[in-house]
Amino acid sequence: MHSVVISGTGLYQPPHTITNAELVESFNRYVDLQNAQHATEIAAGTREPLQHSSVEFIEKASGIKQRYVLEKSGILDPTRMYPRLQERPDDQLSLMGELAVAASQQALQQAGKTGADIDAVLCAASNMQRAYPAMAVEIQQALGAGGYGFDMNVACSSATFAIEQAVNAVRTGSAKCVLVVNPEITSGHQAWNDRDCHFIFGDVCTAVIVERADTATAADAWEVLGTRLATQFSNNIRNNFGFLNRSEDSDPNARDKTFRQEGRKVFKEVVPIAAAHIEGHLSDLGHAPSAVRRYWLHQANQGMNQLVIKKLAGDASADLAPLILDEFANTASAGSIIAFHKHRADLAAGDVGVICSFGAGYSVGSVVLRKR
Ligand code: CO8
Repeated sequence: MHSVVISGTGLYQPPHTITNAELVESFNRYVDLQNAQHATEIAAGTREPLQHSSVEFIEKASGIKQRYVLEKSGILDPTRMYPRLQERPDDQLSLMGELAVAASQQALQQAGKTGADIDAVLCAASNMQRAYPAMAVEIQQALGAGGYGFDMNVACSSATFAIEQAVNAVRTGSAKCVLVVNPEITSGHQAWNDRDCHFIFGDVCTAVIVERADTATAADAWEVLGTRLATQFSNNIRNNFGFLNRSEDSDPNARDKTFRQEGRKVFKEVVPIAAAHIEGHLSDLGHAPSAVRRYWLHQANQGMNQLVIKKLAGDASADLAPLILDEFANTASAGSIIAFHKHRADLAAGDVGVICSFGAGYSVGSVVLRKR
């Protein structure tokens, strides 16, 4: 069995931001238009009027202040409420592929590797742009990588679940250097016209290089002490979009074909699952939660992260568990990797940290690391 390290990370950040003020202004215009259009039913009491959103609610309930998106004019158009993206011909790199290549090149550079050093590509995200060929195989070709590639989806836990597959492949010798890439185009499957969740998500792509410790040349390398995954079925976060929609003659624009959740139930149920999962994983590796120097947690909700970290360490400082969701919002599987990418340079050799994701499934994945 080989020792395994994470030797590089990359982050692709889309060019456009939407602040909460911009988002709420366009959402409220959508509400006014809808209510005017349905004024007769509303007056007759056969339809409930839609209600305005507010910046204060969003910031208090979630901690989110803005989000990055690939295209903002369509999202902010109150007669549309989703991005305007261009279909591409089959002989052009796909949009997910383009994001993935940009993030992967940064990760490769950090690791001191080229595409040719990669012998497995795992494209792990909450949604894939198409059914096949696998996005990972297109990314593999675009980077000049060898070996094999496959796609996987465990919603918000896609990145940590893929890191475990990468670690196992390198440990057992079936691969030497694996790229895990998480192109999260959440704007395409977000219900921008639902006030309960219109503020939640942002677009981004992260990449991680997982390789054998004895081939790693990067100054900044993180030994993987262990990975642990768990799932428990729940309908509280669900999206029914899928390839059988046509055969079911269902409406492709129906509300259940985009992200929906019972946010409060998710909050209450997932916090104890995540805290117990991390505690159990650390305990089996012989580490106390209070001895961990940093937690790079999933970035869905500020209050959720504070509760998880208080349960674990009794302290919820930004130094112990940095937040990036104020700037990026919830970026599904990429959130904990963005936190790791941006907040690890100050740690010293020997410091232990935990990457942990939690979300739809329910799913939870942890990766315990020690700086070399
Ligand atoms: N403006 C003003 N008021 C609002 C708004 C708004 N935008 N939205 C709701 N309200 C109102 C409600 O109507 C309610 O009013 P009332 O009390 O009169 O009924 C009141 O405010 C309180 O509403 P909530 O109970 O819904 O508010 P919460 O305090 O629970 O906050 C959150 C809502 C922020 C959604 C919170 O519950 C939360 O963050 N929960 C955790 C959710 C979570 O972590 N989900 C993970 C999902 S991500 C994932 O797993 C990946 C999925 C794949 C990616 C999909 C990409 C698109």
